[in-house]
Amino acid sequence: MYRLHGFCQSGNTFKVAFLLRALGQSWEPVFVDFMEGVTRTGPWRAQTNEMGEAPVLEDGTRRLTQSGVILGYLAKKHGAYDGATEDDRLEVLRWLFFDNHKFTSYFATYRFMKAFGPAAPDPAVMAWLRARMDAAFAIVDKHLATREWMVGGVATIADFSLSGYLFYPLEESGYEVAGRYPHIEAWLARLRGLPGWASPYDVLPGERLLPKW
Ligand SMILES: N[C@@H](CCC(=O)N[C@@H](CS)C(=O)NCC(=O)O)C(=O)O
Repeated sequence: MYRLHGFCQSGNTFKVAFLLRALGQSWEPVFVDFMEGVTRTGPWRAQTNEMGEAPVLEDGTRRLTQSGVILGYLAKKHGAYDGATEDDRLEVLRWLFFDNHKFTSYFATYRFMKAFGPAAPDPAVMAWLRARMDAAFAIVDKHLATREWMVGGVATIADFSLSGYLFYPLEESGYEVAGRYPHIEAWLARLRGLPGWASPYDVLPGERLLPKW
């Protein structure tokens, strides 16, 4: 059985949990007490992930980190959601990099600062992040205007990766997708229809927290 280290506020963990569920694989959650700073401790980094990040997937003695690596590993191993052709697989990789660099990264940072950060966020920092998010969301929305899924004609791990943070309650980020990005909105509805989809707070360990700021 897979063991997935993560916590319920982590969309990066949710990306993996959603894929495991879509693949029909059994997995055990391992709670990472991120909010109490465990990922910053020496022992956690030494034993679990030197990068100090969730998620971490254990498959027997194999331990993997970086959600993109984990998604790619699972999709290849189980022969699903990895892209139908070599060109599609390269395209999937291209969107995974874009997601990790510009889409998830800005959105997740913005949401964290707004909902869970230790102090009220600096408006100038939030405005800068928001402009970067607007640009990245516009690119994905335009891409989805002419297709149902990010790559090819079926769902792939590119879809799981890019959508991971967009299933959290609006009040956490305050970033409205509905109405502003109609193609992303329709795509999220398609993703909710995939086998195994469930709300992150229903499948990941930890306590749901009210947004702070
Ligand atoms: N690119 C990484 C990002 C992982 C990541 O940033 N995880 C967050 C939790 S969702 C984390 O552990 N952050 C710790 C930190 O930035 O110090 C991935 O996709 O796995």
